[in-house]
Amino acid sequence: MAVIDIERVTLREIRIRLTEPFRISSGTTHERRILLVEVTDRGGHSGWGECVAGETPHYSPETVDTAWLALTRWIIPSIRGRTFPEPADLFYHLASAIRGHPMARAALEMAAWDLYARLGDVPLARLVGGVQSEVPTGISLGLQERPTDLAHRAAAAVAAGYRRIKLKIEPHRDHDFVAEVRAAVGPDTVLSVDANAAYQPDDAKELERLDAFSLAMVEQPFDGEDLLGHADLQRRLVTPICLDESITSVARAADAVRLGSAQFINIKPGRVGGHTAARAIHDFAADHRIGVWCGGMLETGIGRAHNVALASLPYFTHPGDLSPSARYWVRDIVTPEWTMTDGRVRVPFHRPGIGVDVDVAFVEEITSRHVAMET
Ligand code: OSB
Ligand code: MG
Repeated sequence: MAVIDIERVTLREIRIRLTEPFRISSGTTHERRILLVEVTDRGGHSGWGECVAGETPHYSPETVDTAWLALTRWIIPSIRGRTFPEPADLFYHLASAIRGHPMARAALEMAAWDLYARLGDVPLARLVGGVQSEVPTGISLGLQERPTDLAHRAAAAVAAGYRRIKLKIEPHRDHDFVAEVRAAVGPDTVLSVDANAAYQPDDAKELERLDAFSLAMVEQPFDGEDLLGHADLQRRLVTPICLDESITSVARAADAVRLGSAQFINIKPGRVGGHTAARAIHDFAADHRIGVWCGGMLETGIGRAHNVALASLPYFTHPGDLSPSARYWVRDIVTPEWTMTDGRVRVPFHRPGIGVDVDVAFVEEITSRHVAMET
């Protein structure tokens, strides 16, 4: 296969409204600001990536603005005059040249994977090692005012075919909400909760009360840095702990597994520096019998395409947060839009690259800042 020889990197920040506000313990999102990365090589091929950093440093330290800064000042300049035999070589270059900023690095790394797949005329899912032609889909339901509001949404999601319902929780918006949802959806629905780091180690007693609801997992109860706190909590809980915010690299995943901090890892390639690290975490987890599933960050169809490709790897057997485009956006920026059939998303193994076309004209319409950098 050809080498990766990037001539130009185009950054665009778009603004796009969610169909409804999404509230988690760390804040509410109405409209997303999303940084898109387009790489173009000297042969005129292109590849697309999407940065998962949020608008504010609530989920992670990185934001759209820090990612823009890191990409324009350090990350893109670091690849000037370089070529890479494979996307993994770009990953290792970025990981050693730039400390931190995994979301900013991932956006470029993932665009390079798409470019490389298009160069070889192969689907990205195949290139990353995917084998599953469809992936079960879960939904992540935001915090609601009242337990009945949440129970209605959960019941509607079960009726729509979702294979797992994840409820956002926070202190005082947990036990009663989960109880009402469990009563509404019955014992056979796969239910989980996600606290987005809203609890303190002192809250262990409150979290133990959730053991009554046969939850598949409780995601990220404590601060991302607190691996030992999660390990202590896991010893007290019957419900498996899943880590999300904590897992920023392969090394952090290995630490968490060694310490017993989690039985599941929510893998988001955009959070860990890209597909290279995401695949390594998948393989490591499989070797250690730690469950994995693919998370989401309210991405557009570009980020979702990358997540779907990754989630086709063999050990992604638990439903991912891979809801269809219409759940997030009035109009997605890719064609075809992402859909769900019988609670599953189809992996586009019949098309090269990410498997969807970027609607560049629409992207340009909603672009609020733009820079093209020659490399
Ligand atoms: O914790 O998984 C999370 C959205 C934004 C930030 C963090 C998270 C989420 C979600 C949404 O849960 C998942 C999705 O994209 O459907
Ligand atoms: Mg989460």
